[in-house]
Amino acid sequence: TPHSCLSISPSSLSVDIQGLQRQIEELSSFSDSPAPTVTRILYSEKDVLARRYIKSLMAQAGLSVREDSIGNIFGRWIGTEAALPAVATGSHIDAIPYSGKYDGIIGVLGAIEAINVLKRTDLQPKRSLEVIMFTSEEPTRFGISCLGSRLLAGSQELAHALKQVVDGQNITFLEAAQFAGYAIHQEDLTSIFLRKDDYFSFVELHIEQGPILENEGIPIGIVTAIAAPASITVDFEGNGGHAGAVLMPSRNDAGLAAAELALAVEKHAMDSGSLDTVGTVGVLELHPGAINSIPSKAHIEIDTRDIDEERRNIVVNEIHQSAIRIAEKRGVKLSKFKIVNQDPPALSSNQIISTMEDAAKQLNLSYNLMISRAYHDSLFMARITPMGMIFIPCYKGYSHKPEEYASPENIVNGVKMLALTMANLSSE
Ligand code: HGY
Ligand code: MN
Ligand code: MN
Ligand code: MN
Repeated sequence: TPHSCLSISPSSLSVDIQGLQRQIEELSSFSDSPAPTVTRILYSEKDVLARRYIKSLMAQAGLSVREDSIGNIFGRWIGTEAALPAVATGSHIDAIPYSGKYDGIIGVLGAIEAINVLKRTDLQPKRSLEVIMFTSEEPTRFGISCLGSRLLAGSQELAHALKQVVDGQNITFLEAAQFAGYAIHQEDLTSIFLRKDDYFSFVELHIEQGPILENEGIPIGIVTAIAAPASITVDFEGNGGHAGAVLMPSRNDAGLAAAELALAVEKHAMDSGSLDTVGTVGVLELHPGAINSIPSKAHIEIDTRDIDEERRNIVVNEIHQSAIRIAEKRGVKLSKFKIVNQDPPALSSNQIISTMEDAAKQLNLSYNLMISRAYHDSLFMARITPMGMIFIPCYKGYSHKPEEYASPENIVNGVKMLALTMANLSSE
């Protein structure tokens, strides 16, 4: 007989971890780089294969599956009170170049398995439970992070930007989406906005992507806040010229301007007065890229974050001042300084935090209340629904590289936490 979720006994939760590990391996095979690395870029052929695989797993779990016009995928277990706002969970399956098998994946495959875990009990959820696979959480192809969740959360600015943004091969977002089979037109972009009351709550399961839980031997992290990310693209232009013939005093080397700015990014982050401020230059491209040609163009992409938004914004401004100063000093042109995104942090819902704390106690799992220094789709879902995140430890905190790893026991704990949290939320 169906019963209220609160009486689910933790011992009735059984995770098919062998099956889940097979799925993780299978999904990692849809990659544009050789194992053990994973590269899966938005709307690529491998991304389309991976999407098809996720939809098949959702269907096998008995979920009703739908996709929106940019490929956010929704798998819903209809609850007994289907008209009520649902409890949602989910994450992403796109993978930055040469990365690992677990970032995002745990929150999609693990979420589908959490549904299967609950279906193995006699639970009939009151509120529907929905698994969301967000299109493109990583900024790799179009430089826009959390593209799917940012749009679902109602970003007019993004809906506008997507009409003209192009990737490194000058392919537009709309063309790329159509290549992947999404019959998308410009007016569709705002039609996918979710409403504030579409969901009762959103919970994401994710690897920590840091070493704290593993170092402290604590199996579960309950996220209290997600740090505020910003990204900036900068172009410098100089005269370039022959590496042998142009003497040093008469050079205006765009590459050295970029190098000096990269060091300035590090300095501003280090001098912010807090360890919570980080700054990274992960992309630095020189044109023409020949050993004996002085770079006439340099393109750099800067990622800076902080849990304190004000402090993060000060660093963004300092980076801007440094770019202007360096360009003047070196006689190069600062042809672009574009803040691509400058997002506020997100706070987790206290109600969801305490629901998670109850679940951890029911499962007899110790937990850490902690901030997420990585951003996630939860950062944007928090704009339209109460949000919470569950972390599991990952090997040495490694992420965004092929050594990324989460052990079966940690994955089992995370899936049980997610299942119990969703079951409890759906009965609210
Ligand atoms: O960069 C991030 O924080 C996320 O892992 N994409
Ligand atoms: Mn029962
Ligand atoms: Mn990532
Ligand atoms: Mn991620």
